[in-house]
Amino acid sequence: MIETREGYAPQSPATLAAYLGGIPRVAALLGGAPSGWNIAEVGDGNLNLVFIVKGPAGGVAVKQALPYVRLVGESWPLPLSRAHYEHMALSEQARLTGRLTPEIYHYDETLALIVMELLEPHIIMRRGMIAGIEYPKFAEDISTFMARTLYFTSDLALTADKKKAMIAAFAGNTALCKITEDLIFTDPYRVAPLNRWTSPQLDAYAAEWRDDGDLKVAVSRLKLKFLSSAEAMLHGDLHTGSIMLTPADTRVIDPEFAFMGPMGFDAGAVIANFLLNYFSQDGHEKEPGGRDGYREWVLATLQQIWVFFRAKFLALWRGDGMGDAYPAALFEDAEGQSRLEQERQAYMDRLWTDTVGFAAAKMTRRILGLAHNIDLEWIEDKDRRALCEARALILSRDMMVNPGNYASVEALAEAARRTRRNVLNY
Ligand code: SR1
Ligand code: MG
Repeated sequence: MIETREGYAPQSPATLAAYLGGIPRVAALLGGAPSGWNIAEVGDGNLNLVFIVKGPAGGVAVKQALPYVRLVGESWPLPLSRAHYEHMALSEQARLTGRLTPEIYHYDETLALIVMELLEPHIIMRRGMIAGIEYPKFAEDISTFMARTLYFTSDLALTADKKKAMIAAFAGNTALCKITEDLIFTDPYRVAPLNRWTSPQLDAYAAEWRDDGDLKVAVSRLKLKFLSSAEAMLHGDLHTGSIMLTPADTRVIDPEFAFMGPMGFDAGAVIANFLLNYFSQDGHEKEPGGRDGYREWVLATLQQIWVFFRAKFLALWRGDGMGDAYPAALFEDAEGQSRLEQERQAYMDRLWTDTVGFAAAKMTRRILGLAHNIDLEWIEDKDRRALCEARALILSRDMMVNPGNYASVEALAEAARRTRRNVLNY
């Protein structure tokens, strides 16, 4: 059933002008009269309405939840409450990371609508990477974002009462979690009506994935972790479509899938999208080898993201460690300090293994499931696209089933190079 809520109506440019005109802070930011504002609906995501509003003095972006999945239509209802969780996560991320999120100007719970900073001249990172643009600050920024949001909402930093309060606060975002549980961890491995892939080129892969017992066990272990490990507040959908940036400024947007879950899910999302972009470059280069340099930038940045994240997370833990996990009283003397440091390293190693698994699941779902990436979708030549996708699928299968083959991020980057070199047909 499509949710109805008193006072809720999807906005149009005309209704939005009148509405924003009644919010003094926003009206002042835009300047002039509402009748003179330029408003366009520009949403190209899977779920929501997004408006860009410009007035003589400035601009704002407005995001409004629809009571259904935009990509599919009214046949797939989705609760408006996701705007509540998005607003809560954005506020927490802003508190923890400052300028790495857009500024929020206004939130309306009834309309499920957020008015925020218009990010200009930022573009969606996925589009920039398809165009071959390098982002020299990105690894620094995203590793800070992940380290601070994940560390400070975990049991390493929070007392148990505060951590449980956060779990309670996000526990109702079940419909968005269910999308992930179905679309990432289940549907690509079974016959599901909304699955799609490059056909007929990848028909045999889709059939094989549905018939692969090892893969089904591996992805189900990951699903169990996603369902049961409330380690930290996740962004929940940290792909390159959830990042707007310029080479000098990075902002993380769209945390409507936020909930308390396993940290490797966020880290894995970033890694997966870098690997998918890496494999997609063969479909975007104008002449063979034309994107060799960019491909290496993608892998070098992927490695930096993990190396920087690990170092920053560990530094926060060493300098803080105020949470109820690993009580200081148990590790006071030199021997205790040394054991605790060994444990920190082991913790990060386990987190890397989770990250590899979640990255693999996120790669597979973008090729065999419902929601695909334009990195691959925009490759018009279907044979060429299928080759890029087959490489990503082959690597992702091994990452999921044999995570021990990827003990370091360098090993993962080298495996991506090797897969591209060795897989010459889909
Ligand atoms: C039906 S929603 C499909 C996907 O879009 C979002 O960006 C999430 O990744 C979700 O899985
Ligand atoms: Mg989104």
